[in-house]
Amino acid sequence: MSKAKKALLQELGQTHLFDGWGSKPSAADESRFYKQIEDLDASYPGGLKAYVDNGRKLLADSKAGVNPLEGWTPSVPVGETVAYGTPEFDEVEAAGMAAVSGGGCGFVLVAGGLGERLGYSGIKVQLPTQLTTGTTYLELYIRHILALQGSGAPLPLAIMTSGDTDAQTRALLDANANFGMRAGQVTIVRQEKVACLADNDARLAADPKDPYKLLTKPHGHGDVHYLLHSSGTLDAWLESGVQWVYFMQDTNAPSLKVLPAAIGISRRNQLDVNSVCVPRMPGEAIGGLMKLTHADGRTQTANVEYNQIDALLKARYEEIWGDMGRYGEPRGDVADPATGRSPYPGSINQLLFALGPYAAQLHKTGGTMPEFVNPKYADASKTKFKSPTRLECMMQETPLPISPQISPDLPDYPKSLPPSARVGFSVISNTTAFSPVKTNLADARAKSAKGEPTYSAASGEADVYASACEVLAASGVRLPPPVHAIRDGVGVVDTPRVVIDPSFGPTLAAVRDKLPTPHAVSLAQGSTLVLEGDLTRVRLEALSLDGALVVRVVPGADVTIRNLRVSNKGWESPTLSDVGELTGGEPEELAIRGYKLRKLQTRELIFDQPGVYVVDDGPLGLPALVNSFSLLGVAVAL
Ligand code: UGB
Repeated sequence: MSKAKKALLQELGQTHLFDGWGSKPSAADESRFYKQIEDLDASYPGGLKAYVDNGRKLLADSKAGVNPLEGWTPSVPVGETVAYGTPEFDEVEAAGMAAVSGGGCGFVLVAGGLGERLGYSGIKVQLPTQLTTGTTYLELYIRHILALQGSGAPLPLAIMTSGDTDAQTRALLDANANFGMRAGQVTIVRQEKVACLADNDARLAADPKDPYKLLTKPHGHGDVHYLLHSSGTLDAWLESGVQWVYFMQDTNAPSLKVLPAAIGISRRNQLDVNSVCVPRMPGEAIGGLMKLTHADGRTQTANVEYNQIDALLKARYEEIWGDMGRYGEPRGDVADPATGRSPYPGSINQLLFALGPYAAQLHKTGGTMPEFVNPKYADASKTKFKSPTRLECMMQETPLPISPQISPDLPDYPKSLPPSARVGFSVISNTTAFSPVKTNLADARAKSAKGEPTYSAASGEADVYASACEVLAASGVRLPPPVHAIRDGVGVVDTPRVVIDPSFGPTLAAVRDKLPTPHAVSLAQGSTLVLEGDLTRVRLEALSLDGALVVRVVPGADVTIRNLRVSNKGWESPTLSDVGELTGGEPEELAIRGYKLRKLQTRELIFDQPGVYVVDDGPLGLPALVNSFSLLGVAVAL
């Protein structure tokens, strides 16, 4: 093996790697060196040769300052915006659910990133989505998928991990019996790092401390397409009847709330590629979806990364001045005065593909991904790098290609789809659909001061509650208006702390079914409502809540909350500094928030045995009967 690999290194002009070797390297050192070469060769489509070749091409373009957007003119792409809770929403959600049931959708969670910007040392899918129940992102996603699945065929989940997250992700799943998913329902694909490049000649960089080791870095979330293809996952899914594939990020709690509607929109418009977007604020650190028309007549619907939007809009305006609405904007990335938002929908890497054409395209390309390189040059001559660089790829590039340095001969997904292929977007407006957790507390405070979205643990938590309240409000429940608050320097929008397990209803239609008289359900400002456990047979008829209520239900318990009044001191979220608990030794999930949860008084209804229960406080609000399964609650066992 080492002979073949040595010849490969010679052929690729990489013999400098042997320069640091002693005159007689040990067999063990040689063997681990060639083992790493072999691994790097095996884990990249086309092997190390393709990697070095691509590197040379991209580095040459980067040095020459090739502008990837040269000649492309942006305009607002075609897509559908449907407002949450409207009859049109109901229609597309129902159409989407019809496609999901019976195993029609596969889910892909990209979870290889470590979240260095957040200041959390664990894997991000293990973060609590909120402090009220502490449910982790991974558990929430899986419980929502299982709720969508209902009693139908299993909906498969693939998780992309990396060397940084693989062991902890597996351990989390193992320790929790896959959170209820069957064996074989979860597939893990692991992305590998790629070799670092030391100079414009794409010379591989050895570790300065160990000449028998190459430096490596992550290749980016775009690896997911190659891995789903090369692992045979997509073919297996096709065979089992999956028609749609939905990609999700590691920390966006409301990801699945809009999925059935997005599938409905894909079906209605026969979209092969549907980028599930959100309204975008100017300057927001999310990509913008644009229709790009080239001077030579080509068009594509593509994600333009946030750091390129402003310059592209200004540049095209200067070139084609005069037709502002369509061809750029002299002030760059600014709001459309009519809406107060960027005219370009925000791309959040929630991608919905029709599996057939997607899998067929990967078969054609072998999973090769468009890549880019971003070297930090030592000086203006662009001949030396400050530190070794590497090639990277992004998941949105395959379906929606626009990478600066894509070499023209690399295949792009929509471009090579048949002419009838359709690429578009959907926005489910008037609802919280995007609230990732990426930013540490100090940076979140700075963003907040500038009025930007913070994507912090505090905003992620507040939005979990806001999102649940939106579902209740759209069902007719009476809720107080949202309140703007500053929590340890970070602006959030506060609603009652509502956490409802997805088994209550994975769609708006299903939630409405559980609330037959929603106008008889009301929550006061600052209240906490937790419905957890198996809520498939729970109905909420009348509730007046001013304080904290926790309802916990085991599978097999059929619970009707006929009439319940709760009034207690409830819970609060004091900042750690206000309660003298900012010690520096607080758990990381509190440190990234700057606040904690304090439970003052709680009414609990615990249904820990199967059975049929009706909760009824009676006309005077007096307990009718306390059954043995209820600690502080009121339940009548029938
Ligand atoms: N991820 C991996 O699985 N592997 C990797 O090598 C890297 C990441 P980031 P970023 O929607 O918020 C993207 O780092 O770079 C996973 C889009 O490019 O949070 O800020 C990682 O675990 C941008 O257009 O993303 O920006 C996580 O789940 C915009 O859409 C996911 O990839 C933005 O996300 C995203 O990783 C956004």
